[in-house]
Amino acid sequence: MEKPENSILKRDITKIKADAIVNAANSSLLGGGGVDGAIHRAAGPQLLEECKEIRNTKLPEGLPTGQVAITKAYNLPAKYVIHTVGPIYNKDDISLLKDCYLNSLKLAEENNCQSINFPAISTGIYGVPIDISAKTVKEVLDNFKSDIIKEIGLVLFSENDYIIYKKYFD
Ligand code: AR6
Repeated sequence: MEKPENSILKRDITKIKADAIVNAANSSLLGGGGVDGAIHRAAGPQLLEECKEIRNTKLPEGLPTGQVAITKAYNLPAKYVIHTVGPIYNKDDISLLKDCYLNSLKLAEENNCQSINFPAISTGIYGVPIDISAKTVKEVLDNFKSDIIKEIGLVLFSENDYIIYKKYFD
């Protein structure tokens, strides 16, 4: 088991070529705003079709907070999209944010992904402060080793979020 290489990136996650990118979805899995909207737009309508199929078969009640589901990535440069639902700040248990990252990593391993890229889950519409996100993600990755995953990218969209992540990780 080895520690994967972590990188902090300031990018649009829909442009990243990797085995897996993670989507900060909601429990409906049927799309939304923020990074979820961007991923669905860039992947094309087949992504929504596959998500609907998952709802109709495996997840009739939707995807619970902290849990994960995998789809193909269609028109995106990535191979898979791992969908997860982050906690809403001041409503849900914030420790569920760790579950999002850990369960995504586990599912990536099960699908033989060597590289995975995460957005800052829950730090947009769901309101988690970026420094709490950075601290939580660092704790998860500091303790994570894998035989399969070699590269983990943490993808920030704003300059400010990028600077704060850099501060925690350097
Ligand atoms: N690439 C990378 N990061 C991005 C991108 C992008 N293209 N676009 C936004 N971000 P959010 P949440 C960043 O709101 O807080 C949706 O409607 C953004 O700056 O997308 O988990 C879902 O359907 C922020 O730092 O997700 C849910 O209903 C981070 O992605 C709800 O929002 C997450 O912001 C989920 O809220």
